[in-house]
Amino acid sequence: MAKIIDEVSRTFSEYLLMPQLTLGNHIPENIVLTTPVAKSSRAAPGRFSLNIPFVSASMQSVSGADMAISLARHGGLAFIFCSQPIDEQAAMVARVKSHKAGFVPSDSNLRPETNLREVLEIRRKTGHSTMPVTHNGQRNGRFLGILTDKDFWEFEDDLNAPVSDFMTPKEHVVFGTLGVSLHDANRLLQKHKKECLPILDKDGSLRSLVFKKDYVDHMNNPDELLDGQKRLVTGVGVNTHDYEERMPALMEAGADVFCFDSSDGYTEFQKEAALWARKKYGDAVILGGGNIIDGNAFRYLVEEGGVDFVKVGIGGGSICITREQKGIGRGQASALMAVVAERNRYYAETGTYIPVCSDGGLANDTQIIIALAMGADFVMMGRYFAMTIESPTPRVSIGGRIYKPYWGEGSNRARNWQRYTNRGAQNAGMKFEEGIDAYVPIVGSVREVLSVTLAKLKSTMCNIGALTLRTFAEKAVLTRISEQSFVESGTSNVLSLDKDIPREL
Ligand code: MZP
Repeated sequence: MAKIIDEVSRTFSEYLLMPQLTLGNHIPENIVLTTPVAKSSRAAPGRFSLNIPFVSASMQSVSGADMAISLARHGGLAFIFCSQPIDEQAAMVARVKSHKAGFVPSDSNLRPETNLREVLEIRRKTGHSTMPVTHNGQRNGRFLGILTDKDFWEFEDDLNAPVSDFMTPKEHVVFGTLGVSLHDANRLLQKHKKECLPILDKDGSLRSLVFKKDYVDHMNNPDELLDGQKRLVTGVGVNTHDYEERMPALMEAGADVFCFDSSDGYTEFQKEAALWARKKYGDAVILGGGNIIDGNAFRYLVEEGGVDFVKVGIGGGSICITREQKGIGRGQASALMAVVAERNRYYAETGTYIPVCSDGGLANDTQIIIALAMGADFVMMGRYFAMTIESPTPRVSIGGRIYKPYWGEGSNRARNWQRYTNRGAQNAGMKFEEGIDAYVPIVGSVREVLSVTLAKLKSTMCNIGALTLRTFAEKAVLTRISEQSFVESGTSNVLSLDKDIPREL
């Protein structure tokens, strides 16, 4: 007979946090939100951490290169979707990695004989207003000079004239020598009041450029997440079908964190794929497994598959109909607490800490806060980021309001059959959908939405007397709420200006 577990499946909105003692130093300015992604032990510290506990879902309508760039700049991580050809996913990774490197390889290069009309065309395509001139127009050619949009007047100068007539020649350009540190390169920019510093090797060939605006951006984004070469970091989704081709291509492109994108990760297929990756790359690969909803699956993926982190959640996603279609899943709060409890037992037994990600179903900031209090090290969100300017979908006007399309990976639109099947299964044309096609309102930029969520999270952490996420989860005391107290949590016995009284237009 089927086993029935006694506990009811619960979700985040059924809980409230009870304030604990707040001391004088428990103020938002003292809070550090750094959180691990890779496994760690007392002997071996983690290989990868986030500066804020938020990652974006591996979905077509959420995580492209723009989302990855924006999230990394704010200290989080995007998982670029894998329901696309391998070369296209790798190209997105490459775009993130080349976005900002401190030392940027030059993308727009001119020959001395290029005419101004061609320069304008390149500027229109790339948006670049500063272009180095090399003898052969290649990024590593012999450096001859530099042309910026201040050097010529588009509507006054002869557009058929060559670049060599307008560029600042090498003898008047301030440049750095290969090997100079980024700090010293920035000091050269400051000292000579320049916007761009070409870096040349001993033979006078161009190697890279350093921009003042990158320095300014960096100072404005203190949480920015960079790799060892000062490039922005990005995560990627992978599946259990083509990982032997996809993972090497993504590694080559510079992906930092890998995660299986699967609706049910408690499978031998995922274990084998994880073992393959570990054998091939050792600790150089940071690999997440999932999705799972209980302690048995945690043990399986961690002990048998050797994954770095696990992702929790089946059927809770805002666009997900898996529970209705197939009858599998678990309330997200119950699933998270079961996996966190097993993780904590595993840590006590082995001394190895496995980060847990709560994925999907977070309907508002409060639920994000409760998930972190319940022990998630970070949360993955689709809808939340689909609503931002940086998501890869076009704006659509519906009834006078602006929306963006947001669709599930299990919808007919995404046709990500690899997420719902395992190696060996053929694309049988998706006999049924597990996700829907929807719209979400635009709420602003990633920076804008994160600033509100982070302010609320820090404020709650102060109520609990916690300055780190680890302490937050250790100190958190949660109370279950009745339907009546849920009603009480909203406004009561007043007419709300927003909800009840129509405002005059
Ligand atoms: P949400 O943040 O929009 O509530 O949920 C996003 C999560 O839903 C994703 O990270 C993924 O785990 C899951 N997902 C994506 N597509 C589907 C689907 O089509 C889905 N069913 O469940």
